Amino acid sequence: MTELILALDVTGKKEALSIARSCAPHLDAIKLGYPLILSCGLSITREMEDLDLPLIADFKVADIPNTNRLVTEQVFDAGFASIICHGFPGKDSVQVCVDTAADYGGACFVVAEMSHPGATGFFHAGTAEQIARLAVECGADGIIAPATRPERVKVLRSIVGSRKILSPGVGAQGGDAAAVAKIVDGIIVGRAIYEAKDPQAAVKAFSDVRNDVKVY
Ligand code: NUP
Repeated sequence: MTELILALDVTGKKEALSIARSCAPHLDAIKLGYPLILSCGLSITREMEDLDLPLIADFKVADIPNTNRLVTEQVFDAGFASIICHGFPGKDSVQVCVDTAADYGGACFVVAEMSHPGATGFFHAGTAEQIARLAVECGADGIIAPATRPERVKVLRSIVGSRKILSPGVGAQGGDAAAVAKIVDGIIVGRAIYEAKDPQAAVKAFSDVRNDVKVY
């Protein structure tokens, strides 16, 4: 099974809750990031409790270890199940996110390679592979890898093995759900669902991936 994760990047609380509610039966998790949290506050997690879905905090945490720990504690105190951090700040910064998440019984995912066109400037030439190796070394639960580049996902899969790969970039960024669903553990979809005329119909259309058998 491949998980279907909604990236809920709307900025209105009513809209966010209404989309989350209508899509929830077809989802495995909801990812919240700066757009929604900065507009509505961390407490929106409490208003999503009744959906009974794990919430992923996409703050791409990227600071010194002490600050990373403080941020990670806030995230899990707010009720999130997982956190996403960046790998480039180095081993100690990533390790503290992984360990703090584990202390709360939560998960930590490390961004190995981003999905947008400009990401190749920094993440190629060995950097993504290095970050994927770091994620494994730190005991992270998995990595974030680009649905826009399935061939890169395969390379990173060879490094992380059975650790989870969550993959954004499907739909609005051009990634094809079917092409990546078989090689990742979860696809992350934002605009193609929440900007659709009928988000529930859109999420249903993506939910086929949940029946995919993985081939790695
Ligand atoms: O490399 C990444 N690419 C990416 O799009 C890492 C991410 N975390 N994301 C996030 O996934 C992005 O911030 C957004 O929340 C979501 C993709 O949204 P969309 O392009 O499907 O609208």
